[in-house]
Amino acid sequence: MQEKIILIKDSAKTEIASVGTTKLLNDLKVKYLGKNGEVTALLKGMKDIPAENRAEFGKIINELKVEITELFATKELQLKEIEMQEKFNSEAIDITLPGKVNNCGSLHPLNIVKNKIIDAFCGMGFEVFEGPEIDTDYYCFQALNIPKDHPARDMQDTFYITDNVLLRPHTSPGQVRTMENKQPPIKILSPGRVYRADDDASHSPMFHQIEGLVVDKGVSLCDLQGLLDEFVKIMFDEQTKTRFRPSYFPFTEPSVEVDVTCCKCHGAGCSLCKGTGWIEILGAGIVNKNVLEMSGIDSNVYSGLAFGLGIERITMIKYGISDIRTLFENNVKFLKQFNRR
Ligand code: FA5
Repeated sequence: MQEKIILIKDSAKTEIASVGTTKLLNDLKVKYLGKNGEVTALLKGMKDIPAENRAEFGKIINELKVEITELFATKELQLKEIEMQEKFNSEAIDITLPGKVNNCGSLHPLNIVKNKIIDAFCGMGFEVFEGPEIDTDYYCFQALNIPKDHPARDMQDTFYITDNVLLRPHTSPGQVRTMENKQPPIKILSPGRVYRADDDASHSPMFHQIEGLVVDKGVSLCDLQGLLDEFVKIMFDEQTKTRFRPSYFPFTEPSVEVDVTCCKCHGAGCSLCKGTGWIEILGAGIVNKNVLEMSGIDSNVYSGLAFGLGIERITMIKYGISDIRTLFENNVKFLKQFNRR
């Protein structure tokens, strides 16, 4: 019996010393101290020991149990410490690693500028009306005082689907459609895509315009000047000035082209404004009486002002873009510059 006790003690010591994980240590605990474990078996075997030796053996076996239990407890503490350290090491965060870039999309510069223009005019009481991109000869030309074979059609040569149906060359048909459906006071903006047989660094076959129309009693060129002056100050900055130059559009009389002081050189003259200090931004004028009458508005009672601007033109001036085609190439490096997040 004594030999057996020594054998169990030695093998328990060796096995506990060499075990590497808390899971294996637990298995070992079951092997020695469990219900059917080796130390438990010794205690159960006490009944076979002669009565006179039982007390002595009982003491030895209990000492063995206490000693092995302590060995297990010490080992368990050591292994838990090691395992905790390994867990910390494997879960450690390297704060020197570069962060993950979150690639967010952004609005296209044309949309940024379009929204800004709409905000500026809506702040002055304008409503937005969007007309169709494919329109008729009547709305694109005739109702705007440009009869068939009128030489002014050449200024806005576009793409025809049939003799009578075409891709609109400007957003001015929005004026006519509004006046046909609404009596003054009218104050609308009509934004959208337009098409022309053009293609160079400052002219694109597809581009965007915004038409503005105000019809009411006593609307004059002074109102147009005040309105556009306020607009350029919102769009560019407080220092930007406007200049009206006489021009010609069949649907306005008088007609003007509106220039602003160059936002790069502030009027001194530079490459952007070709040394003049001024940049043209839009066409405008007082609505021709014929146009009012053709759309059902009494020109003896009401007058109107109208303007039409190219969104690409304003965007190019605002951001110093020299070639209009850059706006349509969808080069991500170019577009990312406008991400203001
Ligand atoms: C017109 O289209 C008139 N409908 C504007 C107007 C409205 C005048 C109401 C009076 C009253 P114009 O052809 O000038 O006008 O074009 C207006 C603007 O569109 C120009 O100032 C220019 O900025 C822009 N634009 C014209 N053609 C192109 C093109 N091919 N590509 C890019 N922008 C263009």
